[in-house]
Amino acid sequence: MSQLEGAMSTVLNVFYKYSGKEGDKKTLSNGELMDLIKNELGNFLQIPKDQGAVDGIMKKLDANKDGQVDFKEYLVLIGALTMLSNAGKGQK
Ligand SMILES: [Ca+2]
Repeated sequence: MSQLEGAMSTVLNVFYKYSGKEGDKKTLSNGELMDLIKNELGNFLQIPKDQGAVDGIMKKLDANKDGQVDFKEYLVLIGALTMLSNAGKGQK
């Protein structure tokens, strides 16, 4: 597997590692999203300090407003953070 393919596989596996913890195994609940951000995105995203901050992130990501973050909605977060990381390197 190439480096990029390996990264894509990791993006996928990390999602299911957290989505499978409670409730619907194919979506992230509020708590699962919080755990994922805390454990996997601590260097890229400020860790939400309280429930209100998590709710805010959840609201922004939950495009179809079902109270869960599905894989597509999670990819938007990963895409946005990757773009921010690129901007940080002074490239376009
Ligand atoms: Ca959703």
